[in-house]
Amino acid sequence: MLTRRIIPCLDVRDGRVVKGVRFQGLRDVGDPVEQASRYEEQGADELVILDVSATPEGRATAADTVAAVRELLSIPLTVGGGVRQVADAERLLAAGADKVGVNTAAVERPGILTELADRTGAQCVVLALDAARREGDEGWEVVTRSGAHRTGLDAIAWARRAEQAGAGEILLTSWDRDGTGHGYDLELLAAISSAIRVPIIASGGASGVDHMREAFDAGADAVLAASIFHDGVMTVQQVKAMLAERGVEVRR
Ligand code: 0VR
Repeated sequence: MLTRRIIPCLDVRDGRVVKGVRFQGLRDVGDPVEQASRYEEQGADELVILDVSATPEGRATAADTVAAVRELLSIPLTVGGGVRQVADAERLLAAGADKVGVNTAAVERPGILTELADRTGAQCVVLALDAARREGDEGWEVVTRSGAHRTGLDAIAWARRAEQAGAGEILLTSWDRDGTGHGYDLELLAAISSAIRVPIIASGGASGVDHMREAFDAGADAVLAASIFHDGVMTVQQVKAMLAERGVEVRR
């Protein structure tokens, strides 16, 4: 059994860490380099930086943020947000990212996943899949552009297609649960994990250790969280100690 990974997420806009609910109402919650350093000291297994800037200037800052974080970080770093083409991904990898997350660009052109995997290896290619429960219907649809666009695409079919196209890992964010503290969308997790074989990082909604344990039981290989860590509710080492007590295999 591989050890389960605990991954803090820094949503970054214009060089500052921000946090909202369902990607809205973003409030400033600190400096990315300070937060990255703190999470590594606390025992984080990996870190995700998600660039949620809306402007080209903001995206340029993101590469600077990646380089500054890379200076001090020795755990794996995944960077997503604003990757529109292979060149954007290569720029982030050159700035120090180990893996790159792609959402909107992959939905619009799945071939980008194959091109990226051919150049960097599938292990660097993370499909960021934001899923929202269909209104008044069963199942989940893919949302893009920070939740602004409901694509109508079935989330499970898209996860399968992205895996075949070359994605080496899936960062599965529940739009409904993001920032709510109501727990991960466990049905979404179970549905996707029975449909694909690559590792799944659960994202969106965590506010306690039980939420994380449930996510592992539902099929997640790793759990990502932002609010719970940024708000100082718990440290990564506290989360790991409590998960270990509940029999979850974590790196100590
Ligand atoms: P919580 O642990 O519930 O705070 O959320 C973890 C994770 O879902 C978020 O950090 C991140 O995926 C939210 N994503 C996006 C965004 C946040 C702001 C703007 C856009 C996006 O497009 O994913």
